[in-house]
Amino acid sequence: MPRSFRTRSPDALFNPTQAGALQLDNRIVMAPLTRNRAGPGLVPGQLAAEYYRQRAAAGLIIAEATQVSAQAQGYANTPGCYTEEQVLGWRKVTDMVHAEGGSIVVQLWHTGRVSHTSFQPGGLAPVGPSAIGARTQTYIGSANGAGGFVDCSMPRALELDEIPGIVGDFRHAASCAMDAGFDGVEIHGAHGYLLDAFLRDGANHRTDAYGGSIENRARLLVEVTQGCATAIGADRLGLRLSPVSTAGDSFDSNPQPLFEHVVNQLNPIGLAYVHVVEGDTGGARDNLPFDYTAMRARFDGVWMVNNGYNRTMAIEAVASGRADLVSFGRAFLANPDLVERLKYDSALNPMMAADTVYGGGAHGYTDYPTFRQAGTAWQQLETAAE
Ligand code: 8OZ
Repeated sequence: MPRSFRTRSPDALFNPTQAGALQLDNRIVMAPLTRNRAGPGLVPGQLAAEYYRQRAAAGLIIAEATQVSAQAQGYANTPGCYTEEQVLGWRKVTDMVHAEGGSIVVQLWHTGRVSHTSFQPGGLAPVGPSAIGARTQTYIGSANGAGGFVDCSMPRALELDEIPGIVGDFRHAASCAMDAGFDGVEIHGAHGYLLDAFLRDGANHRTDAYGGSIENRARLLVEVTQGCATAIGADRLGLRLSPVSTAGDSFDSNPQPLFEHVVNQLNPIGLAYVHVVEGDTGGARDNLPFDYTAMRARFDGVWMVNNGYNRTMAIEAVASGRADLVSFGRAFLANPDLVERLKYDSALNPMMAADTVYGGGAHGYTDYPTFRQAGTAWQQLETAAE
């Protein structure tokens, strides 16, 4: 039986642990959340620092998906981590989180075909494994009253000789992330973005060394992971996968052997963790059959699970040994003090209006009350009523 399948006490979710070189105060992780609030130059601002500072009690914060290059952008106002200004912006975020005693890594992505010509250098087509469009939409902002949600642009297939550049961009951004003071990096290998699109036969029709067989389709992801591990150390590197998510128009005809192969390849690298989205992100956990236990059995390291977990499910997942860490997205968005609320089984804030999630300012970003603040307000109301 693998080490990590050992059972634990019910309070293990709230106790300190380690993931590679990362020291975590508890096993509750803030999942990466796209918030579209980066400033000019795609630099995270002071408000982002405050937003992450408020959530620093998480065992680990995974900061929002962040571009590895200009070409990697697919949505309006998502930050980058490849220029000096971006590194300086992120430094303010990591300093704030560390001052609160928290740990923070950044999720690095290349959105691939889930993009639009308006983001691409020179207004050119976005890139993907093949010239097959993603039947989904992206948000291009609302400059001049135009824009909003639009269909993704038709991608062009990456040339074989461009692939080392993609690996190089991830390596460069991972090094920039360490310069910015992050404790590590999570590679976004999920949700139909570039690395996931290469994995899946719905999007990857290549006939070279990066297409066709499972081994070939996994090659780019494995090369990027190895490249980043060399740049920053495998024990500071995590990877997110979503075996059956349909996000980004993802489809594979046989995900079980594909993802078991991926984990077989990753296991010797010695990653800090693997982060698995179970089911359809933000939707059904059982949209398609998949044996996560068989996937995990191939990995000796720390296993993080995600998607629709509540307190009971998270306690069970960690206590049973089925998972080592549990990440929460929407619950952390709406509850800066989620760790404390889960610990004391307190009620959770609901999310504010949908138009505060992607883009905007402080409202719906840094103004969610903690339980203590809400409790104070509630007590004041009661006193007033007396
Ligand atoms: C929602 C909106 C935009 C991007 C993902 C980074 O699905 C995202 C994302 C989610 O991983």
